[in-house]
Amino acid sequence: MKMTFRWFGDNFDTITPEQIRQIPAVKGVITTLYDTMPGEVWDVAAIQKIKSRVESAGLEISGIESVNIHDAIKAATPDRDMYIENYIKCLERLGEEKIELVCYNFMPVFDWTRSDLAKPRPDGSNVLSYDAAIVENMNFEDMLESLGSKSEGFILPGWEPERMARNKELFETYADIDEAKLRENLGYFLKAIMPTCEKYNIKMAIHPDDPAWSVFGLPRIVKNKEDLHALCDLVDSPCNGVTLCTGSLGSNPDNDLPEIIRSLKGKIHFAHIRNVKYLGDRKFDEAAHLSEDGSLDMYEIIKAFVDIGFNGAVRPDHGRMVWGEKSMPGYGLYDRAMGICYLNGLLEAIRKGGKK
Ligand code: CS2
Ligand code: MN
Repeated sequence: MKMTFRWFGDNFDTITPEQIRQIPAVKGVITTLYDTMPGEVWDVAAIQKIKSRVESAGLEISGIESVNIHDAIKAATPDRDMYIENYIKCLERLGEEKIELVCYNFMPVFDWTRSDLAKPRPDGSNVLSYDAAIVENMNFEDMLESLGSKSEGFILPGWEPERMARNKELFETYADIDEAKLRENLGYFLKAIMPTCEKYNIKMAIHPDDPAWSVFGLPRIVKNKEDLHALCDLVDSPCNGVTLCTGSLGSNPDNDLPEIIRSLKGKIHFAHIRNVKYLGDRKFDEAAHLSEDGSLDMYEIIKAFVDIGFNGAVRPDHGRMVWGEKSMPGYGLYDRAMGICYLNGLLEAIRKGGKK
């Protein structure tokens, strides 16, 4: 396993690559061009610039998260082929720079969502939290307002204000798209990009839907074991695979994570490891990474990764906000660095224990 850390770039992150380099075991960052819109062809000079910035701190770019997918591709509107062409151009440009991992998602309209971005905990930290009962009483505008008011001025990934301003139109675009149609559109996209991915050895790693159920009536197709296997079956290529995000899949207690991990041997290109605490029906808080702080057994999860010989990039995922830090919700330095130290400890123990 290669330990990495998500970094949004100098203009968007409160954390520097120099700080990231001091976290034990971290050799690379997972980054993106955060000021690009889905559908844009990334500028070669901008890719080279961020690459040399990361390398100047003694790190590598271990992958991109995300090259976001235009809604035209997800909803199969008449202009989708043009946007697929643009996506392929991006992949070629990343491939030329030897960047060989791309995380993406196929959630309609918006990326992950929460009912509270800063829920206070008794220890004085705060966490991201979700309660379906709250969300079901909100309309999409309420959600936008609630996220905006607690995001500390940061733009959340996949919630670009320019797109959100057109949310009514976007929802209409998906009016006739059910899960089967969305999956068909994903297959069309993957078939079109795979030759380029294979040429450059770019591993496409789809991120699960978060939370792992439909929100605001939109279809969701990456929420459980069956969905993940259906995705793998869409295109049989070594470049078509999964980001195994334990927190996203783990939002649904029916998802048996160690079992899902074992079933996907060879198909996991990237892993996000974090914990969640179940509080009731479709209600959870994000927790510290430590098993006893949440509901997931992190030992069993890491053990499953070790057992299948997973040697790809892994990163901690959303952390709590601790020690008064102000940063993009979920993406502070301190709790994610603590998370890494814990994951490092589990890994060492499992590897050495396994040899005895
Ligand atoms: C999120 C997502 O849970 C996560 O990892 O931060 O924004 C994720 O990066 C995207 O869904 C991947 O495209
Ligand atoms: Mn994730």
